[in-house]
Amino acid sequence: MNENKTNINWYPGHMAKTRREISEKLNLIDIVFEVIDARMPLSSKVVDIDDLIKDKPKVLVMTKYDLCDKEETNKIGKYYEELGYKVVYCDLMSGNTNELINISKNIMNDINKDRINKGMKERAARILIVGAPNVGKSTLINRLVGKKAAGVGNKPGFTKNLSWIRINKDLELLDSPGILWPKLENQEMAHILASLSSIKEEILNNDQIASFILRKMYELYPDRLMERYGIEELDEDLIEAYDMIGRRRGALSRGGVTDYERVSDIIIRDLKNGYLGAITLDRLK
Ligand SMILES: Nc1nc2c(ncn2[C@@H]2O[C@H](COP(=O)(O)OP(=O)(O)O)[C@@H](O)[C@H]2O)c(=O)[nH]1
Ligand SMILES: [Mg+2]
Repeated sequence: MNENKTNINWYPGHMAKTRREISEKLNLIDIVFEVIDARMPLSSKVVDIDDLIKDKPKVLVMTKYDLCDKEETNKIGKYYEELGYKVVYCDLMSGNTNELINISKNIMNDINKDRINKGMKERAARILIVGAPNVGKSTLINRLVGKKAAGVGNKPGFTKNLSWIRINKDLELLDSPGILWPKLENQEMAHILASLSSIKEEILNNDQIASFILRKMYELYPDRLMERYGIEELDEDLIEAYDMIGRRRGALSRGGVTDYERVSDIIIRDLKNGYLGAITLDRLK
């Protein structure tokens, strides 16, 4: 497979624009929900986000908790808590957002006490959601609002016309999330992001992503490869592994030759859809 040593070096042009927009709107915001994917709590974090949102109260929202390896993700969650973050784990498919709402109310209570002391009126908290593509920002907005407000799966970008949606009498939400890109300074992290579809397909092709997934799964969860594909060991160039998956999953061309492209697609889909089990691809050093 032609995965090899691609150097990922990617900085989308519209990133600078989003960052500017966020800093312009920052004075209207009381609380920032920083969304990261619980399956990659290190790789999906926008490292320099604190430069951007300064000292605004922040909550680290770990989405897709239902899909992650909770033991590993909790370790990283603890690490973030030790750094001073408030961390909330969310399953946005079947869980609720009560904890997030309660934390936000508490933060706003303090802000309102301050306002009253300064002779100002109490008001509802204004929340901004930020994070990398595909981590679940729109889903979170819809969950919080309780109806379909934000497009899920598409990438609307930041709003031009600011509008607030009411969660309840104490909380309001900026209707469109700020999309930021994690820095791809680390090749390993860039591959993890690509594996869980947070960066564009143009950066890495499917063969590169699927090869990375096989090797990573072999390193972290070798039993899953055995269960799903009958793979006990990985060969150097992955040809045998691809052949095994091809046979097992019927991804063969005419003449019984493995259809390598289809096998790559299968591997990527299996990981994303949870068929390789609950996984967390990041580890603390
Ligand atoms: N299983 C699961 N899927 C989620 C969760 N949150 C989001 N998703 C899925 O992740 C994908 C991307 O979500 P979306 O809200 O569009 O991400 P955005 O790009 O950050 O706005 C969608 O297919 C969602 O259904 C979660 O907590 N659990
Ligand atoms: Mg979205």
